[in-house]
Amino acid sequence: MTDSAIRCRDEVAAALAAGAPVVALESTIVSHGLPRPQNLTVARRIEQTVRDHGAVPATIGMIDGTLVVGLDDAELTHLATADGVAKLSVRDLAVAAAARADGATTVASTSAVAARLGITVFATGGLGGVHRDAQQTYDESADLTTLGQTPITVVCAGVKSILDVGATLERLETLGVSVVGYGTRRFPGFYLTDSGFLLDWSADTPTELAAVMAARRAQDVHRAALIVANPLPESEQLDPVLHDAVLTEGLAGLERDGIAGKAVTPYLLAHFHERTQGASLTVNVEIILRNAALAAQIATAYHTAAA
Ligand code: PSU
Ligand code: MN
Repeated sequence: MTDSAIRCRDEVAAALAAGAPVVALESTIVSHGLPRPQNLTVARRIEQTVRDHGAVPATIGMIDGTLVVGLDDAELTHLATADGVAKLSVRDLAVAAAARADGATTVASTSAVAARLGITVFATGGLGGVHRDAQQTYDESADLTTLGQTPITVVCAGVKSILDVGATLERLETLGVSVVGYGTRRFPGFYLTDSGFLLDWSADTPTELAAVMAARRAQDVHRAALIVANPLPESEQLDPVLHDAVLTEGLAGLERDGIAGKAVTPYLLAHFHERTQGASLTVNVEIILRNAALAAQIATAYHTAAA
C-alpha cells in the first residue's frame, strides 16, 4: 500500500495481503529510549528476532512527514542516529506530517497506525502509564487512552517501574483494556519480574492467546487493546535493591533538573542506564527481544488458526 500519508513496505504489505503474521514495532525506544550507539544494533536485533520466530517485522516511524510501516535499514539508521528526531504520540502525527518532520512513534501512535493497517500484534518493552506524581502533574501517558480505543495485542513487560503501577492498572481497567499475564498472575515490573500487583488472568501458550484474540474478534464488543504481560525470569531481572536506589535518585533528579512532560520518560531511562553502569540496558534489551519473540509466536498462532 502506498499513499502520501502512510507508506507500507512491500514485504509488509504482501504479508498483510496474504494473511501472514506481521509484528509491529515502535521507534521511540530506538530514538529516545536506548542510548547510542547500541540503539541501532538493538533495533536490528529486534527485527531479526521477529523473523526468527516466523513473522515479518514492521517498525513504524515518520520520515519526511510520511508515516512508514516497515522502515528499511537506511530509515531505521536515520531515526537511530539523526539529531532532532521528534517523539510522536498520536496527537503529534498530523502536525509533524504537515511540517515534513522525521519522528519516532510511541506505543500510542505505533498501535494506532498498526491497527489502522490491520496489524494484529505489536511488541514493545514497557508501556507508558500514570506517573507517580500524577495527582499534581496530571502526567498520564497517552498510551493508556489510545490502548482503550485501539484493537491490537501488545506484548510488553508491564509498565515501566518508574511509574505508579497500581494507578496504571486501575486506569487500564477503567479504559476496558484486557491484561493477561504470560505464565503468571503477577503483573511484571519491567526491570523487575514482579511489580507486586496481581492479575485476574493468565495464559501459558501463544495458542491460548491466539484463542483470546479470536474470541475478541468474534464478540466484537469493545475495541480496546489486549495486553500480554511477559515477565523476565528472576535470574535476568535487575537487582531489586539497586533498582529501588537508582529510582529514588532519578525521581529526585526530575525535580532538581526541572524535567517535565514528554522528556520525563527518556530522562529516567537514561538515568537508569548511567547509574547501573549499563546493567539496566542489558535488562532492557533482553525484555524487548523476549517480547519480540513472543509477539511473533502469538501472531503466527493467530494467523495459522485464522487461515
Ligand atoms: N518503554 C521503554 N522505552 C521507551 C518507552 C517505553 O522501555 O522508550 C517509550 C514508549 O514509546 C512509550 C513512551 O510509548 O516511552 C511513553 O512516553 P510518555 O510517558 O511520554 O507517554
Ligand atoms: Mn507524559
